[in-house]
Amino acid sequence: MLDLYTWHTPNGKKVPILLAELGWSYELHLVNLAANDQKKPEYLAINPNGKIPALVDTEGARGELVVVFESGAILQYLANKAGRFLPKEEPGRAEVLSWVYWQVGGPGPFFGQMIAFGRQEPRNVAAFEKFFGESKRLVGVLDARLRDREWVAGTYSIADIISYPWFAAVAEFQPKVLEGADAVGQWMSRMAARPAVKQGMDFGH
Ligand SMILES: N[C@@H](CCC(=O)N[C@@H](CS)C(=O)NCC(=O)O)C(=O)O
Repeated sequence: MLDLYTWHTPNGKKVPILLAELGWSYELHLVNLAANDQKKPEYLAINPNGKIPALVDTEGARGELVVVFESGAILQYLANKAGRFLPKEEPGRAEVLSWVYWQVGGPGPFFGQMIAFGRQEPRNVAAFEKFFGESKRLVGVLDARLRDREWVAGTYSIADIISYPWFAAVAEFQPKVLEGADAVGQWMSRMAARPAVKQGMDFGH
């Protein structure tokens, strides 16, 4: 049994997309961020960092209980368990994981701050420009990468799944950042066309 703790945010949609791709059922536990559920003692016992998502697998490889938090770690764990969307062998595995960690350390926090500062009234211009500039640079990194390939690393993998919800959020809230990034735009259309991506982006409905 898989118990997924999540909410309707970009980080919260990554694991539902992978689970939809795998066709695996799971118990959905909504952690209401507006109600600060993520800071309640019962949730901190699962993720001491007090953020979504987190996963509890009651049937690890040897029947043990496995608790995982951080979206990258959860995608890696599930892809390993399934033997899909993450190569077992090098150098393909290192390539996929490089782009997984790139997302968690780059687009995740920087897009998030850019969107948050973009909503602030009155706007802190220096803060917004700092995060806008770094976000634009990160979009450029992925755009250059996708100019001669269909997927972020090798075949479709958790490197695509982890990035998509944040790029979709930017398209919705700060579309100027994506201007000129045509290869990213085409990759986003390929992602959006996948039934499991649609299902995962709209999880719980
Ligand atoms: N690096 C973490 C980031 C998780 C994260 O920032 N989650 C946000 C929602 S998108 C959250 O739980 N925010 C609530 C809070 O900060 O209290 C991951 O990739 O899982």
